[in-house]
Amino acid sequence: MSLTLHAFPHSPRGFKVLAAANHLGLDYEFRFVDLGKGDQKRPEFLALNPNGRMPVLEDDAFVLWESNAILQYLADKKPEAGMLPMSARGRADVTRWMFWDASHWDPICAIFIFEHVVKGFLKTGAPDAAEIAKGEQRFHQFAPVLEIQLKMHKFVCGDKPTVADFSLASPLYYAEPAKIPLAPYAAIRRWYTDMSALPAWKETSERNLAAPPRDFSLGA
Ligand SMILES: N[C@@H](CCC(=O)N[C@@H](CS)C(=O)NCC(=O)O)C(=O)O
Repeated sequence: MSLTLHAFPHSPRGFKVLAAANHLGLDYEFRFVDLGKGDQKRPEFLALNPNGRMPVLEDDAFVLWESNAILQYLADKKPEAGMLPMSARGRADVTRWMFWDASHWDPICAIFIFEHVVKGFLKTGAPDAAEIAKGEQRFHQFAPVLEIQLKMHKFVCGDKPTVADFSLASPLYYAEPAKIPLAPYAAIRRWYTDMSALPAWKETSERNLAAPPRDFSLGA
């Protein structure tokens, strides 16, 4: 078996697959996708993912893109870790939260990350107040759903972390610099503290801090 993960680890979508693979103790080769240098637009990368986006997984001849699909595939490599339950209802519950992530949580958090973090790297101007107002309205519409769940459970789908937690927690890696409005949500903040205390989360984050994305100017 030869597993390869192509990722820009400073992006939450890259971070989550690396952190989950590390949490599962999987052996993989890491290939840095330098978004700043446009690696994602090179023909060899587009042959893997015609969307021109990372992350991408390769497992021998099998190629998979979409970070949440990758998370589920990784979890199935180590079913005994319980990151994706075997029972139909258990799997559906985790999948439900990952669809909720892809439909609501990830795009809403991405507004704050883009406006407050990415634009700074790209040097493309000040945050757009209208975008942030839209983000805040949507965030306060959906965050209470996660807050209620995390008042009832230590992790999103019970008392142990699953790939849904890796998916949903990853944008909060940038909660502070992105000004994601978490103040009213004590349970989400408590859960994120628990997630970021996981050894694999800390290790993945420390690797990022050791190699910050110095040049983010797309096409440079
Ligand atoms: N839904 C996709 C989104 C992937 C995505 O948007 N990746 C971004 C970085 S966060 C990317 O590679 N952008 C490169 C570009 O737009 O040129 C996933 O979860 O994998």
